[in-house]
Amino acid sequence: MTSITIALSKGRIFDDTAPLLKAAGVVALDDPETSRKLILATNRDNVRLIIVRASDVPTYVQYGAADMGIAGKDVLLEHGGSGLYQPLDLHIARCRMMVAVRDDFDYESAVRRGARLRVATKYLHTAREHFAEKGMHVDLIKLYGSMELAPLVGLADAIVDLVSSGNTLKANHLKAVEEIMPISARLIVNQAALKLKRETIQPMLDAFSAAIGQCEETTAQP
Ligand code: PRT
Ligand code: MG
Repeated sequence: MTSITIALSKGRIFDDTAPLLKAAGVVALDDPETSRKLILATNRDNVRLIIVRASDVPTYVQYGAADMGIAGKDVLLEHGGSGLYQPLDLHIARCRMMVAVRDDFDYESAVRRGARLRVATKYLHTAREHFAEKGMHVDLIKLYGSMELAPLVGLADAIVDLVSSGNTLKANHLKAVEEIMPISARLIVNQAALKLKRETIQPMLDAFSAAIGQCEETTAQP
């Protein structure tokens, strides 16, 4: 039986993935939130988990250091997806990619006037495509986090960021003005590994896709 390595990030991806892994018969022997280990053994001798930054998951899988991984669509769009097979939308870690501005900023009128906006974001590729499609000229400013601060201190007119409950925007006197796309986490598989380790990987893909179906049926019930 061939061995496989699955790349995951801590936090919401791990939390939402644990039930899917369990459905595929895989349970981590340590909790990544409390353990400092970066390589976690599982109940299965031939499956191990590696814990990496969310934005590094596609890189580990692309180069084959991990055979499979779970990454947000936001992260995959920035990475570009080369060398990756993306067989499943897991419907977990869901949120929306949005444009947001200060409460007192009239975005629609700025767009109508053709104003050149400064936009701060971690998602340069997605933001560039979005504004190009709208025919808007923007100056993009790359940030690595806490984008919500940028419009409050005059760094940018707008941000492109992920929104789930909307509480972070509200707490910072910002409002969402445009949805770019819905986001969820995807299963990714190294293309070569899929061919060479199909006997181990395919049953996991099948178990994952069956588990997604079950979760949706459960949530669909009144
Ligand atoms: O934290 P780190 O810098 O290591 O990386 P990361 O922030 O990319 O990782 P993590 O674990 O925070 O997010 C992993 C993945 O979860 C992302 O790539 C998304 O696909 C997905 N996801 C789902 C989210 C959110 N929902 C989300 N709300 N990622 C981030 N957020 C942030 C958002 O950026 C904003 O700052 O939460 C804040 C808004 O939340 P609300 O509920 O206040 O609207
Ligand atoms: Mg984070």
